[in-house]
Amino acid sequence: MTRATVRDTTYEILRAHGMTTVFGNPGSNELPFLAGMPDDFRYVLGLHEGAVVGMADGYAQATGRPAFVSLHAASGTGNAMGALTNAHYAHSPLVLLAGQQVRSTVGQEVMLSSVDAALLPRPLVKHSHEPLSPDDVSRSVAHAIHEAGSSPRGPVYLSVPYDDWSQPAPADDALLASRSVRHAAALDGGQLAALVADLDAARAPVLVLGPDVDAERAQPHAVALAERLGAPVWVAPSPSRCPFPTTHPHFRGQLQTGKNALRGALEGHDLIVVIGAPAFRYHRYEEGSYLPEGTRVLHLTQDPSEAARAPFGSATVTPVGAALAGLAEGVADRGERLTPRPAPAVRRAPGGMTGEEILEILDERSAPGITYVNETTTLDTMFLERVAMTEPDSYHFPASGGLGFGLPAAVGVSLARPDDTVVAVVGDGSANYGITALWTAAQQRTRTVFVIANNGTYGALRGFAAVLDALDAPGLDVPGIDFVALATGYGVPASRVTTPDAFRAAYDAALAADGPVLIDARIVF
Ligand code: TZD
Ligand code: CA
Repeated sequence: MTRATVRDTTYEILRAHGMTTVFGNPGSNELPFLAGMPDDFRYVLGLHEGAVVGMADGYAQATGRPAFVSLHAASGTGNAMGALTNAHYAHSPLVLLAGQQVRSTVGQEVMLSSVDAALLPRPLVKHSHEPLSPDDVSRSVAHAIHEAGSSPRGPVYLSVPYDDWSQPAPADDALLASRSVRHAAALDGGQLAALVADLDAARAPVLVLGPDVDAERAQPHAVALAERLGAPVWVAPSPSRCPFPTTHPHFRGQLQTGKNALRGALEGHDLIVVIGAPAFRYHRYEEGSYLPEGTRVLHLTQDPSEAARAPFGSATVTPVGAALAGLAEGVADRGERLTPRPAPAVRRAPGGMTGEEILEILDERSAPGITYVNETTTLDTMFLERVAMTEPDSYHFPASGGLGFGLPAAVGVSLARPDDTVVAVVGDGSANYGITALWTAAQQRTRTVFVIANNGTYGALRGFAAVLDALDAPGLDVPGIDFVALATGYGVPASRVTTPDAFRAAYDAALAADGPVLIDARIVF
């Protein structure tokens, strides 16, 4: 019998973890690993590493499991790093495997050697390693997968010299594929009782929920807790996922990213309970105090760093799904139910179309089985408030604000959920950072509807420029981009619309299509 190679055991470990989809963009260093890929694996080719990581990010978030990425050496890693900022803040479990040059030649810096490879992706990965011997490669792969998947989850990085793959695997590597790592940390009885007592004693508590509530599939517990407390629910600023059904009468909307508006929204509450989010991830800087006078903050997060860096609040680091379940069961039912907030007004542009009108039409057609990806930086804070989302796990937004996530992540989510429809609403500026994902969508025939919310400008920057008195800054507009031609060039059928009626018709046709479709929706700024 021939002995298993390092490559054989690595594929076995990946298979054991259900990681049979490889997102990648290849180079010479990766070929020895990719050659003869087993039949039960599929390779999803992306044309740029930002798109590769964005797709894997969407896929990992939609499957809830670690996703595998193959990158080319230092240059492929460098191209991936913008997308890695989103994966990092989304707590997205990605295992990035970068090909290294032949082990004995890296010191002389031959072409495509990656110098100090393990340092390169820091601080965007929680674990980074280049094994010191081929005998340690398979173990390092298993180690990386368990690191990525353990709380706080996140991307990890491994650099492997390509001559290692053909080496014989140590016999004990056979133990690796069947390893498991479980985390059982939970609130003990006393901790839970103290939190329940705090909530019960509050006069007017308010819940602020973040993406990890959704990532933990804990929406039903969040609903039960809100109802029993009679508490309104806000979504934390710039959420990368939607933690609460937006049609629920207790849903109030998404907190703004500036201190003053945020504080105003929480006025009147003596206790703010933040769960599964940083407290808070502000964006637009404003002078002012963080909290309404006399208000206390309880913060539950599963990310120790989120707890440590917050400027206020009493934090408990614990898995938030189990904590929410315990709290929902523990608190007294006050018997109060809230009435829904009024529907927001829709701005119209006679003869043309506004972004709000696009969201209105998405809302009309919203249904279970549709997952949304939002990368429109002027409609971002409106999306959850205007588009009905009743199901968990149906919304994604770039977690770090790094653009280029939208188009690739939508393709990744589509690959994870082939029976669903993914609707990606992406700004004309944002689309260009991940445009090559259209090619992968066409090749894989994903059921993805790409809506380009096209106002011809970097709208969010114009908004910032107005606040910062910088409207004469260069580089704020992006005219002259033909998205119909770009999409068609990549193999995705596309049309251009300029009115709500035309958009509705194009959208209905796109929802009924069996492959990807792009709609270039011209909107006024
Ligand atoms: N580059 C990257 C990778 N990420 C970024 N966030 C930016 C640049 C800066 N940026 C923003 O933060 S918003 C924005 C840019 C360029 C404008 C995006 O324009 P858009 O959307 O057309 O996608 P709106 O709706 O017109 O704002
Ligand atoms: Ca724009």
